[in-house]
Amino acid sequence: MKINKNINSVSTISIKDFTEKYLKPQKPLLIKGLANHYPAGKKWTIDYLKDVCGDVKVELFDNNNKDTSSTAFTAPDLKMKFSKYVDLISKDEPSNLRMFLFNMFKCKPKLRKDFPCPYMFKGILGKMGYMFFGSKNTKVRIHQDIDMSNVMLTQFHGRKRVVLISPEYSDLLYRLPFNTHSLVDLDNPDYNKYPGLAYVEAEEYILEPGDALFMPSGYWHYITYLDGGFAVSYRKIAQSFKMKLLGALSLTVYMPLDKLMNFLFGKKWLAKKEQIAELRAHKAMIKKMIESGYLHIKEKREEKPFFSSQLKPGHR
Ligand SMILES: O=C(O)CCC(=O)C(=O)O
Repeated sequence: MKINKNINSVSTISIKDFTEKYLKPQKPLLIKGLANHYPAGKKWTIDYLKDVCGDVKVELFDNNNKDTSSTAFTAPDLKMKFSKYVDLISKDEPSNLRMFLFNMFKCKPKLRKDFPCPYMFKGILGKMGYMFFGSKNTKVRIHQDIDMSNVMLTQFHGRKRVVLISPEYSDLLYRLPFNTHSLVDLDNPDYNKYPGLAYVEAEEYILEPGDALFMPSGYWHYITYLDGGFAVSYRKIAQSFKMKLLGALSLTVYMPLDKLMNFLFGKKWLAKKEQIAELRAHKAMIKKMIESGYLHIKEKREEKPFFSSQLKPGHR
């Protein structure tokens, strides 16, 4: 897998430039210091949030307690007072507990005034801001967002490493069918088990407090918390009809079906999904090999029907 560290980054951008250069062509962008243009940039310290939200009971996910392979659906593992949770992650010690997709604005609407949807990202989902908290070394498994929205992830506290991969590589990432997850471990890629990974091109972003990352719809993201910290994400409906449809189907058909099949057939269902993922990756690899000239297929019609012996490795 190739990781490109040469990424698109700006410190300010107009709505027009953002729309034309990044949103429409679906290119990721790091916007340095975006949060500093809003009151939250200065105001939202851990102590301030503790003051405002300390009493809220929040749902937490235990990274150690998940059979992440089975389904995209994950239910929370426990509830805790926000103040207690924040004390835990502020110690800068590893903890498995993370807060995921938490709608803090619903509990404390006054927070929205401090950080409304960023100006270049406004749309009908602009009221849906979600918070994510985690401690140092927390990993967020590689996934696509189930609704396939565009996402603007703004970091407020601590640093975060985000690896982004275009949805064009979904098959080579062994995406599980009916699901928006992959079983590959990007920190220790196993090229024997997942040879398709060798063709994947990724981009690496380091988010510092204040920075925002535009993740186009369907982009795979794998996140490592370099420090304990938190971020807020806003969403914008996908640009293309294909992604809108995929998002709607994932939410209404694929995820519920995957959940049901997982409940009924457990490991057998997972094995079937893995088999399909491998087959798709294999096809995608052959396509890449043909594109790069490593494989070529004789196309003489008068010759006998297509057999695998006609698939010849070797440079043209
Ligand atoms: O920052 C995080 O913890 C996760 C963010 C994420 O997965 C998202 O915004 O879709």
